[in-house]
Amino acid sequence: MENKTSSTSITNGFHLVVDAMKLNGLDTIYGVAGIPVTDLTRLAQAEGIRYIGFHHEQSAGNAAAISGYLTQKPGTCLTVSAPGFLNGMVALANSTTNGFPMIQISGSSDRAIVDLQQGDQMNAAKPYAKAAYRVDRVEDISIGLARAIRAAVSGRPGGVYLDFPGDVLAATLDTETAARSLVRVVDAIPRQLPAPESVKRAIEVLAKAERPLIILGKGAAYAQADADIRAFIEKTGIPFQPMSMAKGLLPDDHPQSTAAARSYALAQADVVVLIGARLNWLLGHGKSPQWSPAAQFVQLDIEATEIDSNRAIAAPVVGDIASSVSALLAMLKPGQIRVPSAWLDQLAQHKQRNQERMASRLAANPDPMDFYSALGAINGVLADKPEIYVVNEGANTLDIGRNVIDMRMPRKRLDSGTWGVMGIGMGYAIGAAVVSGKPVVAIEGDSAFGFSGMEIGTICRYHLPIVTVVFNNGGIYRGDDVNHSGGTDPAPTVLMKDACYEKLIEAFGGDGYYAADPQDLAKALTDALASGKPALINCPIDPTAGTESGHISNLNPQSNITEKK
Ligand code: ADP
Ligand code: TPW
Ligand code: MG
Repeated sequence: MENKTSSTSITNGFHLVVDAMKLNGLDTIYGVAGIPVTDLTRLAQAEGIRYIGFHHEQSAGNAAAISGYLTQKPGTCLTVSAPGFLNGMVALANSTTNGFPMIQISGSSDRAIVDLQQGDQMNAAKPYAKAAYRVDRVEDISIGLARAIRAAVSGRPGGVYLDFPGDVLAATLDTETAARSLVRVVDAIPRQLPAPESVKRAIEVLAKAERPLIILGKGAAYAQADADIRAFIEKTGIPFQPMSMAKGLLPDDHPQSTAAARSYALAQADVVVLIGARLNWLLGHGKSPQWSPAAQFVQLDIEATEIDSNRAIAAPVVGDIASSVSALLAMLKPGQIRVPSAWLDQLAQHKQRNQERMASRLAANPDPMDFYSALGAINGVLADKPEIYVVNEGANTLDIGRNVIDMRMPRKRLDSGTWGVMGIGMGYAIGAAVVSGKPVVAIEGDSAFGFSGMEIGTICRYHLPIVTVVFNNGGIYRGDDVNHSGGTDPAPTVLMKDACYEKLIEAFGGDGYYAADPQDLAKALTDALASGKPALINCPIDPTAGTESGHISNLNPQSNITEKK
């Protein structure tokens, strides 16, 4: 606590932030330096907190968010006042939307001064955060951080905004007062046990099912209750469908997975158990035609207000997933749930038909490559490397990637998530590499990559083992649209199909590869992973291969006025 640059027993707000973070095990900061937090970044690094400096706050925030998802500890993002704060807000909002615990710590300027920055950052953050706090007295820094930690990780996790005005950071206090003000959070993620009667009700509903189905969402992956979730699925024999980021919670080649028969499984199921998954747009809001109107739902979630959000829930089980699944296991009597073989046979038939269709797409091998042949090559390389993280964003690159890339371990697939947001790519890749020390392969549409592409500089500066694969089809969805005005500007969805993305990383000392066919791609990826160095593989993809909006064309409103005025 002694201020090392002074012989008096005086310390200040900067030191208190660092001490409070260390006391609570927050060991990494993802940020961008500037007024009024520059000294905080230096001091944090000097005191043993790892500081990862980004080009843009949005990527720093995304790195913090995904590190929160992977570790259940809030990831910390640090931003400067005003524009830096606002740049971080998209990541904070995305974190809240996805249920990832993170804290955006932002410096703010003196609100009493009338100048261009005068703003109320705390209230601007509120609608996008799970909680927002401002610390107005230096001795409240640690209690403020404690509250932010609790808000981020307890109940449904989310993004928390914590405002430190510049004068509070610079304010001095004596070391004794400072030491007394330090707070270590006790039991930040208290278990929330489900009511026994809700567990009983859920089992009774399930016991009557003829066509039961379990949906695993990223809340289930987040909960780190992997062994019990697997035990419940295998003991009951109920087929399961993983949501995108829950892939790998049980391996994709598990015999009970219905991933290859998704539409059929959803539409036919008569009792559905949602484990950490919301009935939002990704699940057709629980409505027909994706689901049978007669189906009954069981829902395991920590957030009581999620129940009945879009469709009536027959058996809510409100509690943390680890406690709820273990309660289900404990109450389940042998033979109480039996899955009729007719249901399993129908699912198996649909799976086989779809798997054959997929195999023929993967075998087609067109020139130029399409999404399937490129993704098939990547899947082949990753098959015996289940520990590698896969980051994925884009439209076709994302939707087809989700179906082709098999996951075998929990929490290894990180993607656009609840918002289908572009721009998470490099931030998520950096966050995953930093918290795990493991390699990451980021599979990026060319448009998606552009949102955070400058962070390849960050990847090279910190020597992170990240291989970015850019699927260059020359545009958003496709690269072949034309400008109907007759002018020379490219069409709105068109990017540059001949852009040399691999040269970008070479500018920072990373390895660039160009891979025009599946063999080249497999070799480039194998070599890049073996080297452990930052790398970027530029993959030309047929500009005509994609579909507008990927797999959600149905949500894309279209102008039916085609005549030119
Ligand atoms: P997906 O997009 O994979 O369908 P969602 O993000 O929509 O998943 O849903 C995740 C759900 O999991 C949220 O409703 C959230 O409240 C819940 N959740 C997150 N962590 C836990 C936990 N530890 N215990 C119980 N529920 C959780
Ligand atoms: C923050 C809208 C959805 S998908 C996409 C955009 C711009 C890019 C698709 O092109 P890409 O993939 O990445 O090249 P591919 O394989 O189909 O060619 N701004 C934000 N988020 C979203 N979702 C958009 C815009 C969008
Ligand atoms: Mg594209």
